[in-house]
Amino acid sequence: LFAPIALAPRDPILGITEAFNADPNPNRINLGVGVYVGDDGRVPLLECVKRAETLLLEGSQPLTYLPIDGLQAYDKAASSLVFGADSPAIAEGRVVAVQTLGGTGGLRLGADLLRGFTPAKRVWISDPSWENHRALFENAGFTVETYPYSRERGRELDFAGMVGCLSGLPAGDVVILHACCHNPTGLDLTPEQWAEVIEVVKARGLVPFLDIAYQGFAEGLDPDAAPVRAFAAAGVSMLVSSSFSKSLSLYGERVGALSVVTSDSAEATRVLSQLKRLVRTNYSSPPSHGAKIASAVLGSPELRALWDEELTGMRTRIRSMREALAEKLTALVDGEDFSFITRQRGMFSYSGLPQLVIARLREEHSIYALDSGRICVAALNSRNIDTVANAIAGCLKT
Ligand code: PLP
Ligand code: TYF
Repeated sequence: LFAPIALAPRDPILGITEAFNADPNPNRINLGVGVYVGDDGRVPLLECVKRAETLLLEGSQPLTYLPIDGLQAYDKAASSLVFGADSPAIAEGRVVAVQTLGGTGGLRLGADLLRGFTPAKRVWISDPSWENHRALFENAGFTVETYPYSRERGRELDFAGMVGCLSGLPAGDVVILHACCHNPTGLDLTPEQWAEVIEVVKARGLVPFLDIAYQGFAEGLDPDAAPVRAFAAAGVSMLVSSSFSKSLSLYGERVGALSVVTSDSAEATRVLSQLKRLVRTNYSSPPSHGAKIASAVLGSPELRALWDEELTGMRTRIRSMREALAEKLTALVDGEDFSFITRQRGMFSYSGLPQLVIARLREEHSIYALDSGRICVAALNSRNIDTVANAIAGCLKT
């Protein structure tokens, strides 16, 4: 039965983690996977999450099934976090929100909705984009194409290329847009550039699907969601996949959401009914623990304020690592401008380092980055940053 099955390619990002785990060097450094690590080298358990968990434990609630579309308080909190508490689209009953298995689950549920219930057949992702975007949409039955996104070896945004491409697309094509902290480049659009993209998307009749997996890691929870809110204000039907994996450091709990902005509340009811059917026939209902934590944090003014503070701490630490890395590399390498590192936002820097350098970092220094040159700045800390900067400079010189 299974004999004809060929071996699937490994996930390029998780493959790096496997190679890292197999490296016996005690000083190995993993700059591959996009996970925020504190200065102590550990994935943080946020204090707001710890307190929410304590409250849940004290409540001794039974572990029953959640509704098909998830915990209602969670769905409400997740969509108002992206659209804003005073969102007119939410007030008008035009937004449908469904709890999903992480941001990935939100993307897949949205893909299945579009492919199963709309004429959409083609999806456009940025070049480059998160590796899983292509595979996910292809597996959902879409043809996947790319629009230009970066130039200068990934160090600068190619906005003209991007808008030029989008301006030529036919109505009904789906465009995947990273709302903030673009993965893998760390290059984001300015508010003026977003306004231009929204105009093009609207004029061409494209279907915007926004992916917001790093809300809070660029400027803050509200400013990072501004592109989503600007799309909603423009009155276009759209999809948004959001995630608490990074922002609440809840990776393994799989807490995400799909929000769909529809034309009116009757349409919203029909869309929700089909989303529930997709969930029902796939995994029946989502897991409860992470959603209870997230809704407890978002539902309590004190925990919410604490979260904001902790998120600010993560964001500030990443920014200081960016500044330190740029400064150290500038001091160590003659004639190269590393200021792009401080202009990029979020967890990643598309370093522009040649593949040969990436390979040497791995083989000679046990420093693991992606072959594309993407490094996770959020994995740098005060103890490993000198090692990383010296290793990069050494590999660039010889
Ligand atoms: N979208 C992007 C751009 C990401 O980088 C990630 C990262 O994990 C996701 C979606 C998926 O997030 P999650 O782990 O919540 O599924
Ligand atoms: O890009 C990253 O590193 C994160 C984490 O299949 C991730 O988004 C990587 C690969 C993957 C799932 C999550």
